[in-house]
Amino acid sequence: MAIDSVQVQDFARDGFLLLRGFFAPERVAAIRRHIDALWATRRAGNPFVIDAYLETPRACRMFFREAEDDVRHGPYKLNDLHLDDEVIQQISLDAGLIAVLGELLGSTPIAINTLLLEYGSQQQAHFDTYFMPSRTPNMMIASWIALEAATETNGPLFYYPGSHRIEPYRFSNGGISAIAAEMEKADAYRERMIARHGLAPVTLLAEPGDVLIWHAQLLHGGSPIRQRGETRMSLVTHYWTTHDYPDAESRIEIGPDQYLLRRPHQEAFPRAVMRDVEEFLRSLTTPPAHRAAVPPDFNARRYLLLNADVLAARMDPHTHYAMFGKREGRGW
Ligand SMILES: O=C(O)CCC(=O)C(=O)O
Ligand SMILES: [Fe+2]
Repeated sequence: MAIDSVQVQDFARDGFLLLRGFFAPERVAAIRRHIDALWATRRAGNPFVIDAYLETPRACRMFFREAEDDVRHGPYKLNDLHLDDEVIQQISLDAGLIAVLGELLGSTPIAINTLLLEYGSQQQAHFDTYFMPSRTPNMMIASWIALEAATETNGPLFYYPGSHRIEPYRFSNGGISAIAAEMEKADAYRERMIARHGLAPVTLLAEPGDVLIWHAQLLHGGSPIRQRGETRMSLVTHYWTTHDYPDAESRIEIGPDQYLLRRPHQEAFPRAVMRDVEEFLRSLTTPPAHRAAVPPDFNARRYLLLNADVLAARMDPHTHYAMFGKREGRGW
């Protein structure tokens, strides 16, 4: 047993398990040096994608290789290092960690994504199933590894013990994945349920090497950073299970019981193209009738990013889609 029966019961009751000092300080220090090296050597050919300038109007997703040094001076999210980086694979799928997760899930975990956050997420309270529900309900789990101390002021994680027992909110299509336009209702439901169950948030003050494991339905988020410039580096990994991905084609085995989901990196576009699109969009004066000719959720920005010929020809994306793109099955 990687954990004892009391810990299994605690997890079932509380929706989380805190493992203090799970990773040795030396291991954490090595990971931090590795992150520094990743920043220092990012260049042509690097496959990673970063969400940059978070919490500012400049927030955008870009290739890590194109990020200037400045990006590291404020909140960012370095996505899916585990897909191509052995050091991150080895810690996200650490044999000891996987054994614990496997016992809690009753199945073998598969890493589906990783987020390296140097300033925490400062993300409001949410259920991860809003963004990545598993095929079989609750066959998902997350690990959070402190790579730096988490204090009251550097944007610590918070979570609501017992919140995993709240019946998930059903969006208008019957599912539990978030629908942006319906979040106000989902948030109101969440607040009602917190009150009904008498739940209260706990702030996680942590030391490097501490690990928090949370249930698919545990309500959690990142507090705002109160002391400007302070960092709180952590690595989050979300996992589904081999139960839902029994076929060898959908997963990659990097070692005994160490699986990751086979999938591409997040979608990103070259910065020169993004700038070009922004400039063109600012100059656009689409007549209302042409806007009405495309679906209400048509994304003109993405249409231009995906369709280089439309951008090059400086065609109005709405008009182009209505006249040609729709028939040609073009993406947006
Ligand atoms: O570390 C954090 O601030 C929370 C990140 C988070 O909510 C997640 O990755 O699911
Ligand atoms: Fe989350």
